[in-house]
Parts: sequence; C-alpha cells; structure tokens
Amino acid sequence: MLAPRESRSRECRRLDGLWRFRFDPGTEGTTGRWWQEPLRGAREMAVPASYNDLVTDAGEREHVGDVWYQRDVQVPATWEGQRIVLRCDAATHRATVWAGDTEVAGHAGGYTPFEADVTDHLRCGESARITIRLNNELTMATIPPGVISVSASGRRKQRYFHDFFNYAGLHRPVWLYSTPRSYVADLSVTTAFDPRTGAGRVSYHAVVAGTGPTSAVLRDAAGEAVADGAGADGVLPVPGARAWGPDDPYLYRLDVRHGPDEFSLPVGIRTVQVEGPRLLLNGEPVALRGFGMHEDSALHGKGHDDARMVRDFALLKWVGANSFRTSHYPYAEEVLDYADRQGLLVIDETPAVGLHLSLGHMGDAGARTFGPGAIGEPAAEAHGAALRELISRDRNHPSVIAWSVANEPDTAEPAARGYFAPLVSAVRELDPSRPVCFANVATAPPEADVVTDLFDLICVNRYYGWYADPGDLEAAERGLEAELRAWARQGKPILVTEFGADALPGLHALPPTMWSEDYQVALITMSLRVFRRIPEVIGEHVWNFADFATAQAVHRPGGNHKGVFTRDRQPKPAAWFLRELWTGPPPGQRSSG
Ligand code: GCB
Repeated sequence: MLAPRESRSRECRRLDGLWRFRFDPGTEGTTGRWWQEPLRGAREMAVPASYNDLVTDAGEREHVGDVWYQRDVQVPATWEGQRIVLRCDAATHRATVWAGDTEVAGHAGGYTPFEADVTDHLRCGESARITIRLNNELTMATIPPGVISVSASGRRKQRYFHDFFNYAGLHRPVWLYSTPRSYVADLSVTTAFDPRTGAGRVSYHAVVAGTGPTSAVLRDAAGEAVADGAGADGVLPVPGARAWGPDDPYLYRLDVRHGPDEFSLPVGIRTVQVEGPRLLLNGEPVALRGFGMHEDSALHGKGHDDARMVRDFALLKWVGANSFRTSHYPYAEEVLDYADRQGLLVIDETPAVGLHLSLGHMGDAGARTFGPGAIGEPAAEAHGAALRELISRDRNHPSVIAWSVANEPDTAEPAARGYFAPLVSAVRELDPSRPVCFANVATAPPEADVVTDLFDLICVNRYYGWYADPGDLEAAERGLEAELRAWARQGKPILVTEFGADALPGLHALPPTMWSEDYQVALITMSLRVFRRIPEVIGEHVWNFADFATAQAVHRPGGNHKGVFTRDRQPKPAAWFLRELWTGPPPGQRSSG
C-alpha cells in the first residue's frame, strides 16, 4: 500500500488535532448509530495519540471495548473531479469508519494502515463528518492475543501475554488525500547491486487503475534522470550505482507516472543476503549493534510523535547503534522513511507477540499455546493478514533488512511447527529478497525448539543474569556462552535480539546488585564479552532502548526499566558505556585492550 505523499497530481491533508471523543462502556454507540449525528456528550481528544494517559480516571485508562472519534473536515473545492481517499495509518486495534452516514471501511490490526475510496461519499467544497469506532479488545482471534473477563462489578478486564501497556487510540495520522481518477495504485521495487562492478539494478512493478500510459524515471539525489522505462513493469540498469548502506544512505527517486498521476518513491539500491553464519549487506559482512525499541513515551503513549522520533534517532546515532528491531509491532511509516534517510538497519516485526500462554509471570504454568481454543486457526489468519499488510507497506524500504514473524512464541511446543511453516512460506512468497526470522524465547533452547530450521537468522532473546541466574553474573556468563555455542552449531548468523537488566534511574550499588544502574552495566559488559568470543554472533540488540510502560505488576515499578535511556530519553550509565564501545576504536586497538 502506497504512503500518502504529495506530488504534482496528489494533495494530502493530515487530519491531526482535536477530535470529538467518547468512551462507550455500554456498547450503545452501534445500536444508537452514533455516526449519524455530532457525537453527543463528547470531550475532545488528541490525534494522533493513545487516549489512555490523557484521561484522569482509572476505569477510562483501562477501558476495554469501543471508543468513538469524530470530526468534521472541509473537503477542498479544488478536488472536484479527483479521486478522494480517507486513510488511517493506525487504529489500535480494530476500527470501523463512516464518511457521513455511510460505512466506508473496517480493519483489524492496530499497527498497519487501511484506506477507503470516499469519492462518492463526500462533496467537494463542503464539510463532511468522519466517525471512527475503535475497539481495543484482544482475544484468541487477534494478533496480539488476549483474554477478556468480567469482574464481579461487571467491569470488563483485559489480560494479555506481552510486556507493554495495551495502549489504544488513533495512534498515527489520519489522512484525506486526492489523486486523479487514473492513478498509480501500488508500486513495488527490488534492487540488485554487484559490489565488484558497481552495477546496480532497480526492478519495479506498478499496479495502475484507469487509462493512460505508464512510465518510470529513476533519478539520482540531484534529480538527474539515470534510467527510464515504459510500462507498468521494468528493469532499470544503473551502472556505477551508489549503494545504500549505514555509512552512505544514498537514495535515488523513482517517479512513476500513470496518465495524469505521478507518485515518487525513494529507492535505496542494496542487497541483503545470508551466507553461512554471516549477514551480508551489499556483499559485505555486517555486524548489528542496537536495540529492541518501543513506540512509547509519556502522554503520547504509542501515538506517533515526530519529536520523539527525531530524539530517538539522535540518541541511536550518539550511542553508535546501526540498527533496531521494531519490537513488537510495525512502527509508523515515518520511522522507516527516516531510517532510510539516516541509514539505520531495521528488523521489521509483526504484532505477533505473546503467543506463549505459559510464559513466566504473564502466562499460566502448563498452558498449551497452539491449537483450537488457544492460538488456533483464527489467530493464524489474523497473523497471516498482519504479515501481508506489513510486507505490502514496508517492502520498498531499503532500511528493512529482515522480516521478524513473531516475538517469543512457544516454539518448544510441537504444534508450533504446523502453525509457523505456512506463515514462513507465505512471507517468502511475498518477498523472496529478505531474510526471515523470529525472536526465540528462553523456554525453547536449541534442543527444544521445533521451528528454527525454517528461518534464515537465529534471533534469541536471553536474560542470563536477570530472569536466569538473577544476580549471579558468573553463572550467567557460563550459561549464556554454553547456549550460544549450541546455537552456533546450526551454522546460521546469530543475532541476540534481547538481553539486559532493569535499572532504576539513580539507583547505585557497589558491588553491583540487581535493579541498580551499575548492575545493568555489569550485565551488558558480561554479555558483550561472551558475544565477542563466538564468531557466529553477528549482532547485539540490547533490551531496551528506553524505559517503557507496561501493564501494572509487582515486578514492574512504573513500567519496564530495561532501557539504557530513561523514558524521557536521557542516558543511564549503560548508554555511556555502549557509546564508548560502539563508537570507539575497534577492540584490538583500545589502550585498555
Ligand atoms: C522479553 C520480551 C519483552 C519484555 C522483556 C522483559 O523477553 O520479548 O517484550 O519486555 O522480555 O523485560 O521481560
């Protein structure tokens, strides 16, 4: 799906700002047809944002069920004769949309966009009422999964199996945009690059609607045409290509025209391959340094915020990171656009988190995960849709170097194989150009895991020194090394997608003990020492970039504190330590050895 982007033929209006808003605890809105008139008894709510941290009532913060957003929008008179599209970048987790009295769209999945052609439902030059019913319920048919119960007082409660707060709302921009009636409906590119000769290639495939000729021009960053093609499909050779990479995130631009419409796509020419235990970018081995992150901040919750994004990337650069994982859901498309321009490598993850119903403090001991009544066919369908939407949205980003199908599913359960095999095949069919991975959980070590052979990279989340061997870094070091060496025998690149310790800002302890900032540094130091001893470990992603909000729990004092930055994006000592390591001279050339 194409991002809303202005061009000579397209205009975009972002419907950000204050919308009318109402909680609907009694689910009265649907029977009362609340979309048919201005929302009665409404308050105002910020968009984009989660609503949860903008209210003062506990019941509202933890509300489970429908909420309603509504606003009027003036449709430009100049759009007469154009096609008009209404688009939501993210409505978490399920939404139905009305333009005036007409239902125009419905969507499940809280982190990918959807849109509707509303040309016939709006009048140019007039005001239109847009209403969105949003629902935040997680069930065994949703990704991520959850369970809803009703308390003695009749209040609905949401339980879930993942470790971040179930924020909800219109989390990303809502758009009204225009295109000509004949238009470029979709576009995909793949690129090739030969590092020996510098020969590059951009293959494009456009889906078009309506009449008119289709053509494409590839331009360099200065706007000079370097290749062109006629038709909806083409292969554009780029001799002497400037390859995209972290050190030089060079972007070409592909201008595709169909009839009167023009759509421009930034294109980075690069290749990603897995060869034995190495990950190659443009034919060269690459080592990943970075973090699992979250879209999370005070007040905004999971609402996209350009200010937070700019600060986060500034900190990623400052600390010397070259990569991150969009744990545990697709991030705003603005983030991937920015990563393309900044040269950050991204492991792009679906919202399939919490597919492990017996895990630790969030699950029930002994519970089975995969099968009817649990993570069964409905969840698999939702998971497949989430994968298709992720790939359709993000496949053109050079920054995206791998697809992560899930985080910490119970892959020690034999039924996990039947669940994952078709999903992995679907991903490979949709995009044969990128490696596929998932983040493995501690309860599925190499001798128990039943799915890793289906994937290209071995990604493991390990908490030696925290959940395993808590407070005992000596035992942790032995355990971590033994397990990574066992994984290394599979001959694939290993990326440690999570390791770390909670550190309460300002808490110190000598010798280092758990929860102190000193222990966080000590655990990270120990882990990195182990990784450096195992050549198959090609990447280290600390959990987490910054502290983040979780469901309330006795072990989560004001959230998860495994960030090396605080929630307001200031460095803990671990961030200074990583900066020294990741931006300093290579290990062999350090004065301290
Ligand atoms: C994990 C999860 C992550 C949690 C983290 C923790 O394994 O993947 O979502 O936040 O552990 O801190 O417990």
